[in-house]
Amino acid sequence: MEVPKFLILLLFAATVARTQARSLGLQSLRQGGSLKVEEESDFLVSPNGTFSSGFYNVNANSSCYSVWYTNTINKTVVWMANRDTPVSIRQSKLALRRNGNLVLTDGVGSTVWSTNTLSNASMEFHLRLLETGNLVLINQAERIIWQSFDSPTDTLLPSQQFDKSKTLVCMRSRGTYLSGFYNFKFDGNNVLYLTHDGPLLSSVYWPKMDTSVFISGRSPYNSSRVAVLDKRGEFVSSDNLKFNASDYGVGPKRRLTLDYDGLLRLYSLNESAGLWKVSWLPEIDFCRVHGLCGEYGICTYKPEPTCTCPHGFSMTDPSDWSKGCSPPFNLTHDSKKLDFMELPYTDYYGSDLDTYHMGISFEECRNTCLNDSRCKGFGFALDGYGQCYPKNFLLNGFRVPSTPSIIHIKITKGSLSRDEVSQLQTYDLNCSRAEVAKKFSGPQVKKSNQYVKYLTGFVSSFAIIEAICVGLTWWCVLRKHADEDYMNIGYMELVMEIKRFTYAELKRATKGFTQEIGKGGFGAVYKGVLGDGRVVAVKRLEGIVQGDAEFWAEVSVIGNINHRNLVKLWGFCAENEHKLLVYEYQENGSLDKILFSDVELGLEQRYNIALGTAKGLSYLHEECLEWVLHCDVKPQNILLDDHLEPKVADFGMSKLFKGIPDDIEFSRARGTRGYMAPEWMMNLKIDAKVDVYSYGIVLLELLTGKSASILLSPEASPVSKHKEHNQVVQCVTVKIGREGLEDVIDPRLHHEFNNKKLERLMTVALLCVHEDRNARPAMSKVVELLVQKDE
Ligand SMILES: *[C@@H]1O[C@H](CO)[C@@H](O)[C@H](O)[C@H]1NC(C)=O
Ligand SMILES: *[C@@H]1O[C@H](CO)[C@@H](O)[C@H](O)[C@H]1NC(C)=O
Ligand SMILES: *[C@@H]1O[C@H](CO)[C@@H](O)[C@H](O)[C@H]1NC(C)=O
Ligand SMILES: *[C@@H]1O[C@H](CO)[C@@H](O)[C@H](O)[C@H]1NC(C)=O
Ligand SMILES: *[C@@H]1O[C@H](CO)[C@@H](O)[C@H](O)[C@H]1NC(C)=O
Ligand SMILES: *[C@@H]1O[C@H](CO)[C@@H](O)[C@H](O)[C@H]1NC(C)=O
Ligand SMILES: *[C@@H]1O[C@H](CO)[C@@H](O)[C@H](O)[C@H]1NC(C)=O
Ligand SMILES: *[C@@H]1O[C@H](CO)[C@@H](O)[C@H](O)[C@H]1NC(C)=O
Ligand SMILES: *[C@@H]1O[C@H](CO)[C@@H](O)[C@H](O)[C@H]1NC(C)=O
Ligand SMILES: *[C@@H]1O[C@H](CO)[C@@H](O)[C@H](O)[C@H]1NC(C)=O
Ligand SMILES: CC(=O)N[C@H]1CO[C@H](CO)[C@@H](O)[C@@H]1O
Repeated sequence: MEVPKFLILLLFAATVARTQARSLGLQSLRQGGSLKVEEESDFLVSPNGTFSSGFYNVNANSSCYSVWYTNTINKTVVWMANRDTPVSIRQSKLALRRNGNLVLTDGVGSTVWSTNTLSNASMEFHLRLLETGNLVLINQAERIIWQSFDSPTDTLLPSQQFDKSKTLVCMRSRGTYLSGFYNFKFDGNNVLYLTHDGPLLSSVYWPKMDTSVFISGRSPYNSSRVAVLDKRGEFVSSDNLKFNASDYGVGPKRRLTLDYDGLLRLYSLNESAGLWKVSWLPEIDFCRVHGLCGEYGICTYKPEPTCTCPHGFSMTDPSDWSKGCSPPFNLTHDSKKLDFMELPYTDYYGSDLDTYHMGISFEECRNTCLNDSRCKGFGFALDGYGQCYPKNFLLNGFRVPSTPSIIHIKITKGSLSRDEVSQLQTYDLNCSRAEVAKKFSGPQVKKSNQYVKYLTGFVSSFAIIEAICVGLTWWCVLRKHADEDYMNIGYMELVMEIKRFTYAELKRATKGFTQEIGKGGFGAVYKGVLGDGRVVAVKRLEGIVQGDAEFWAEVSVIGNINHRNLVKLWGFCAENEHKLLVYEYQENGSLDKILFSDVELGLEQRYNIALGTAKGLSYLHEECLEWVLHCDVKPQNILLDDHLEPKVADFGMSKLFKGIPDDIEFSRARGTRGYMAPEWMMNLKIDAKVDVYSYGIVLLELLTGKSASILLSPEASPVSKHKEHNQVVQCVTVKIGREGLEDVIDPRLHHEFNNKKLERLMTVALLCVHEDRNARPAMSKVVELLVQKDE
């Protein structure tokens, strides 16, 4: 029997059509038609093939109706109809009903998604994928009835208008197409924001909320709330957010996607490779993306942003960081059973309780949190301003060296071993001081612990730990017994070799206080020449309220301190409101003037300055009759004589100001920011180790040739005035960690690079600026380390 020819033809035509469909996809879907999940050929393509639209399998069992870029590796999805309700890969289909409704049904026939477009029967519809990537339902008059561009998922395509009715929502995680917690949208303020809308709390993380929106260049005044990415790769929004793709121009295919990690990225396609490259990224500190690591979690750069848990805590859900970390205890409400665990260089952004305080001590801050059952931990800003942030939740944790704050997490006593708690001190930044210190083969410091013990014993036996720098700088062993003697002024003058000048004499010597050579917290310093030809520096003190005799007594103490590396006080003047000190004049001025200028200062000279300064301070701390804290060690207070021998100036000053209540002088008398030890910044009791710390900073300055005030946040604005905790130290240690010693050392010392003295200075500097005051060597130990001979 002959097969009818037309039948063969029909069969042939059908086969061809089938083959073509498989490779090309369909141009459109007509009313009554459907796309089935099992049929590989059931998908739409845009006229030039840039985009495809069909079922996209999101895992082994389920599928989502999607639009994707055709020529990309792994099909880059730009839109999904049912991202949160995937359908089965069996018998699901997308159907364009006769009534004009586009409906997605899953295996059992239930409707999962639809466009809700109903028409009167006389209309004819079809579904088409445009070359822009827009999936549209069009009527016979070519009018768009529905379009996917109106309901974006996580991606904005070129020419797709973004407005107030739209939100980009990220994917939950890499490869999980479910809606995540990051949103990109216009808010009520007319400004485009990135927000974290998490299960616990929501917050904006871009633009920065702790500054005005205007600082980020945005404007809240244009209420049209529209934005568009054009074909050339320029994004323009009505809130004044504008940017260009790095490969600006017509040509590359692009997409603006809010990624699962909370960052908005503009991508351009390399068509030959099918791979995307980022062509724009907002300026945003990655670890500041909120919600990244969940509750208790901490974001760290190492060097990629990574989440970690505090020691002893464990990941709540090993597959999902946004669920954070779980503590190994249940918090009790019994404050006696509570304790805190310190996380250095860490902060948790937001969730501050209403009990925020300023100007309180660390202890008070701690107690506030201890007593408040809502408080899960607290931050304390290390700037000496005593800012206390008790927190309701510990979210948005991040750890970067520039963090001005330390965090204390509330824990149940005994729930963590000593080890775990102390491990925290060695935080895992790659540039930790401990690691840096290991890089040096400098002098051994084993003995120092013993020494520290000895010193601490000595100190505490006299209750000197109680000594507070401001107002009561020193504690004097002898004075207690000899107070009356000081009042015998004639006798003291004989013994102390200290001369009393009249005001007229000093006015004459300084030519009426004309030649100012410096200005400190206590008053200006003038150069002068005494009647006998000696050159002097006359310091005119301001704000002294002590009576003449009392002042004389205090000055005598200072005048009695004699050391080669301490500026000698020759005399004083006390006439009513005139209080002046007369010092020997130092030919070469203060260290800062030479170190931070063009003057060549060789390594030997710097080493000698370091050693001399150490000897001077060591004498003050331990050998002189008075036990004196300097409290303001900095290059401005290290004078150099004509042989560049250092002489420490300005010691004992706050002694003269004692009795002044909490006013300007009080705070003026305080140490200088940038040189202040951490315990001091935390309003804790201080001891001689604050001078050791400041001395360490001076050593770092000697080595880097850079002033601590420059090393301090160069971008420091009034807003971020508390940013500078340890920044000098961090700056140096981070740099050494990342770039090596060579990049940190003053270029003027580079020919000395292999000199053992350089390494030794660095080692001592790093020891001195140790966080833990007990780990800092005493000044006498520093001298010992510096005079050690190389083997
Ligand atoms: C499709 O490609 C042709 C030739 O490359 C081009 O002329 C036309 O504009 C493209 N169409 C669309 C809709 O992009
Ligand atoms: C897929 O189906 C298999 C067998 O029915 C099941 O074991 C598996 O958990 C399913 N996977 C997903 C992701 O649903
Ligand atoms: C494509 O997907 C595979 C399997 O999921 C993955 O291993 C690969 O890295 C992906 N390629 C790209 C370029 O994303
Ligand atoms: C129904 O079709 C007629 C003619 O095409 C049109 O005038 C009318 O607006 C349509 N009604 C609806 C509800 O779309
Ligand atoms: C608001 O923004 C839109 C879009 O950028 C712009 O066309 C319009 O001129 C702006 N209106 C004002 C008042 O600036
Ligand atoms: C983008 O580049 C074009 C051409 O160079 C320029 O006219 C436009 O101002 C740029 N836009 C932005 C936001 O930089
Ligand atoms: C695209 O990728 C190919 C292969 O990886 C590479 O050789 C080419 O330079 C890339 N083109 C651009 C414009 O980046
Ligand atoms: C620390 O830095 C070194 C070199 O810079 C690198 O090889 C190492 O992997 C880093 N360690 C960590 C924990 O990041
Ligand atoms: C915390 O309390 C819950 C319920 O009371 C208990 O199941 C859990 O074991 C406790 N966890 C710890 C670490 O004690
Ligand atoms: C904490 O609470 C206890 C008892 O309720 C109270 O005695 C103590 O003064 C409180 N401490 C602070 C710092 O509020
Ligand atoms: C570096 C510096 O300024 N050195 C000077 C120190 O003082 C002597 C004596 O006045 C000068 O000769 C040096 O040039």
